[in-house]
Amino acid sequence: MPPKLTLYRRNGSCSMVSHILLTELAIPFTSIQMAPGPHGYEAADKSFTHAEYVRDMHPSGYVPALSVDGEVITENPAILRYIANLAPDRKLLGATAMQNAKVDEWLNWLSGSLHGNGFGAYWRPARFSADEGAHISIQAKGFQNVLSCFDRIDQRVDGEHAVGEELTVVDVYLHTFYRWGHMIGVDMGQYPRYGGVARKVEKLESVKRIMAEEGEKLLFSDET
Ligand SMILES: N[C@@H](CCC(=O)N[C@@H](CS)C(=O)NCC(=O)O)C(=O)O
Repeated sequence: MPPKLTLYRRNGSCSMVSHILLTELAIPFTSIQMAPGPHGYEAADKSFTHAEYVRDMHPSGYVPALSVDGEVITENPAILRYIANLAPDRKLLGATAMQNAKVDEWLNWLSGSLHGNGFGAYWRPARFSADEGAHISIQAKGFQNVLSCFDRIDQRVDGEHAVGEELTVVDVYLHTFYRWGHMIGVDMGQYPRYGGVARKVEKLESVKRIMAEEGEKLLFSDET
C-alpha cells in the first residue's frame, strides 16, 4: 500500500518545491491550501486554526508539512528527501554516495543560509528580534545575505544542474529561490549559470503545471 500523503502548502511559497516533486513523480497526495490568518498560517478553507496547525502539524506554524500515514515531517530538506526516496529510480538525491552527500550539503545550506538567514531575515525580521526598531537593519542584512548566496550559487553550478549531470531535488529548490530573487527586485541576469539551472527546471511539465496552479508566472515564458 502506498503511503497516504497530505501536503500542507501555500501558493508561491517554499512548499511549491514539494508540490512540484510530488507532481513530477506522479505520486498521489492530498493538498491542503494554507493562508495567512491573524496569528499565522491557517487552513485557507478555515477548517482548522493556526493554533490547531501548530499543535497537530508544524510546531513553528510554517509550510511545508507533509503528513505520511498520519506521521508528520517538517523542514524542506527532510520532506524533499522523503519524497525523492519514494521514486529511487529517478535518483533525485544523486547517483553516487558523493552526489548524495553533495545534495545534503546543498539542501542544508539553502535551507539555513539562503532561506533562513537571507529571505527569512528579509521577509520575517520579527523572527530575529522583537525590537521593531531593529527590523530595517535585519532586512538589509537579509537582502545582502541573499545576494552573497546567489553569488556563491552562480559560482558553483554549471548552468544545467547543481549536482552531477541529472536533475536532483536541489535544482527544483534552487528554482524557487531564483523566482523569489525576481520577486524582491534582484537583477537575476547577474547570475547566468544559476539562470541556466532555473531555466532547465522550468522546462519540466510538472513545473509549468504547478506554477500555473499556484498562480505564478513562468520566469522563462519567452523560451518555452
Ligand atoms: N526551515 C523551514 C522554513 C519554512 C518557512 O520559512 N516557510 C515559510 C514559507 S516559505 C513560512 O511558513 N512562513 C510563515 C511564517 O513565517 O509565519 C523549512 O525549511 O521548512
